[in-house]
Amino acid sequence: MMLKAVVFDLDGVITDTAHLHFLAWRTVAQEIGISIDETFNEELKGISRMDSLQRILRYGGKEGAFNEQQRLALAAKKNALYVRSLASLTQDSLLPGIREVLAGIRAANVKTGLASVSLNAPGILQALGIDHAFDFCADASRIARSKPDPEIFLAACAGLNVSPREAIGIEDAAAGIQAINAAGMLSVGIGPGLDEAGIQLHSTRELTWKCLTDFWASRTVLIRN
Ligand code: B16
Ligand code: MG
Repeated sequence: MMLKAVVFDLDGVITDTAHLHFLAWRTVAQEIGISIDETFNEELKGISRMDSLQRILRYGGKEGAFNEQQRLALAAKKNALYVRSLASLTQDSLLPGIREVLAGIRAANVKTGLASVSLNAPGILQALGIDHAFDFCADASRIARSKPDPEIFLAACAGLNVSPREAIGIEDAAAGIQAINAAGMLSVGIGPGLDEAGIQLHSTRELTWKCLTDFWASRTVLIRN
């Protein structure tokens, strides 16, 4: 089977906006008497905005303290802070090796997709100057279930018109790796603690086109056996 597509997560794979998400959530959480740290923030990676808020409220023991309207207002406040901080993003904010691997995939005539649950993804791609680098970006606003549900990766494969079995997914979050695996794709994990990934890389520096093709070929051998 030929490799037909590579589907990327955004935050933590293409650029590192996790810290900006954290700073915005920390401010909002502080205002309602909840203190969060970077360790807890790990649990919010790849989790949608409203689900992230739910996790913060649960963490602070305030799950039932706010009605729907108040929760929406808290999420809107966080997003306003986050969007303001995105002004610091430039073309230099691409993680190392990403520009090169995108070019390598394109040169090999393999399709590229995006599976980010961020509603800000289109603006972020534009700020990074890579909005034309993807053949299809799954629309997070049409996704009903957060990662680890495979929905967003399945939507990306459908939009690219490839079977999940012909595609590799790349993620930095445990929930994202579970989503890729559940979609029936091959998974590449960036960073520590992603034991369920088909292959784990220390950083995007190691994410080369050769690394992807070697990984794909090794998997084909495994299937033949
Ligand atoms: P927004 P990804 C995710 O991006 C982030 O990892 C997660 O922390 C964030 O809550 C989520 O996007 C939603 O982002 O509030 O901008 O819609 O990793 O799926 O690219
Ligand atoms: Mg991510």
